Amino acid sequence: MSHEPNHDTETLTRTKTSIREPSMFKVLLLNDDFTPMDFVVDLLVRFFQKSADDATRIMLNVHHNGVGICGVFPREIAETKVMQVNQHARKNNHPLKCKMEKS
Ligand code: TYC
Repeated sequence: MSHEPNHDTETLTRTKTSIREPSMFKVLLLNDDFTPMDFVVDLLVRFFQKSADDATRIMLNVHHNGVGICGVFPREIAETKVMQVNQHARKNNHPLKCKMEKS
């Protein structure tokens, strides 16, 4: 039996694969002093499928607390929402900002 390093190849079989749920991301809306309230409500209805009542509640929560959650999504969906919202705000010349963070 040799004590030289063994350079033969071998196949390792992993019987247990660890599987995790995809990470989820909060999509956050930030307050500012200029974006009209009805624009924010419309945006929440349009991009987050909120009812008018829920949209109003979220908008007022952001207005009073500086930041609020629009929803929690897998990474790619959260990225798309953030892009759509920021693009929509920019196109309409409002300073409204949307961002995401790991939840
Ligand atoms: N603070 C804004 C106003 O008084 C309304 C507003 C709410 C703006 C939520 C941005 O994410 C926002 N017109």
